[in-house]
Formats: sequence, C-alpha cells, structure tokens
Amino acid sequence: MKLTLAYCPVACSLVPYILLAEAGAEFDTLPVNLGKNENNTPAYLRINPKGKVPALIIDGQPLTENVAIQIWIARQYPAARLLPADPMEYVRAISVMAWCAAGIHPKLTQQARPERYCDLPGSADNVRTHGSHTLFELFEIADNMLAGREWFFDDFTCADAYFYWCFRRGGMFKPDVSGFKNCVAHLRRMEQRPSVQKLLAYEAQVQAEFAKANP
Ligand SMILES: N[C@@H](CCC(=O)N[C@@H](CS)C(=O)NCC(=O)O)C(=O)O
Repeated sequence: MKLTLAYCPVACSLVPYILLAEAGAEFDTLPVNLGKNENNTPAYLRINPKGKVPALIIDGQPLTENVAIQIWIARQYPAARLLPADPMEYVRAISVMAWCAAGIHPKLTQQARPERYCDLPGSADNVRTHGSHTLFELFEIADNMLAGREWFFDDFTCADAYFYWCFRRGGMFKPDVSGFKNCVAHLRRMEQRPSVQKLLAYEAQVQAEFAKANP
C-alpha cells in the first residue's frame, strides 16, 4: 500500500505524521507550504478541494479530515493500539479528537488568522484577545482531564497526539500557556516519544527546505 501524507510544518498535519510513525507505517510526504498558499494550487485542490492539510493519499485515493485520517490509521495498524480496545473508551477517545478538531482548532485559527473572523481595520488584536479567553477555558478543561494521568486514556492514543498539536500550537501565540501544568507535563511526555522526536527532526528539515526555496 502506498501512503503519502500532505504535510506542512507546525500545522495539524503533524498529528497523522506522529501516528504513522507510532504505527511503524511506511509513508512518504507531500510538503505543502501554507505560507506560500500552496494549499490552494489547482494541483493540491485536486487532492483536497477544501485546501487544507492534512490529506492522506492511500493508493492514490485522498482521505481528508484529521479525525477520519487518525481513525483510519488506528484501524489499519491495530497492533499499534492507537485507540482503546474497550468500545466505550474508543468512542470517548473519538470524542476528545472531535473536540480538538471542532472545539480547539477554530480557536487556534482565530489566533493565527484573525482576519478570517473580522476584517475591520485594526480589529486583529481584539479578535485574538477575545479568542484567547476561550482558548484558555478549553486548555483549563484539558488540564483537568489530564490531572493525575499520563495520557487521556490508560495508554497513549490518537487523542494524545491531537491534543499535543493543539497545546503546542497554542503555546506559539502570545498568551502564556505555562500555567496549564498538566498540559505542559503532557507535552513534555509527548516529546519523549520516538515518534514525536522523528516528527520534530522532520519538521526542522522541511522548514529549512522551505526557507531555502523561498529566501
Ligand atoms: N477540518 C480540517 C481542518 C484542517 C485545517 O484547518 N488545517 C490547516 C492547518 S492546521 C490548514 O490547512 N490551513 C490552511 C488554510 O486554512 O488556508 C481537518 O480537521 O483536517
């Protein structure tokens, strides 16, 4: 089976990268420079008409939407146990993933692309500040979920990889997220995983390639 992950550094496409690495899958990547709007080229829009990463191309067939891609990886590589075996825990893990996608991600976009939320001149800072309040409320909820736990469930799952991205991305914006101690500890735990170390090395490599191509 041939797998190609459409990927951009720092973006949420790092989640399936980590999970494919966790599963020991063989895959290659299609680097998409969002900063250069490569996600809206005709060639990329044929892969994902929504103009977003990630997309996982499976034997030539693109699969889009992070939650669906993660479930596909978990089901394709059951030995990696990327989702809980217990049916109730399984859907609870999907609940956390859906929350990352539909609850947290839009608040991160509000920080990164405030002009998509309000294009009144001079409104960007207000949009960001307003959004960061909600983002903090969401991180508070996650901090409580992670209290006294290593992972969201008994073992590492897709939900951990997805929340890792959310919290890491949140930390890249102005609001200081260091007060969310359990989230910070979770992030540090994630950074110990070989899959995340592989991702971080790959991310740095692609960032350097992008910088060289577009100095
Ligand atoms: N609903 C999509 C959202 C993906 C998404 O928004 N990806 C961002 C990167 S984190 C993106 O491609 N942004 C490009 C843009 O919006 O122009 C999913 O969950 O896969």
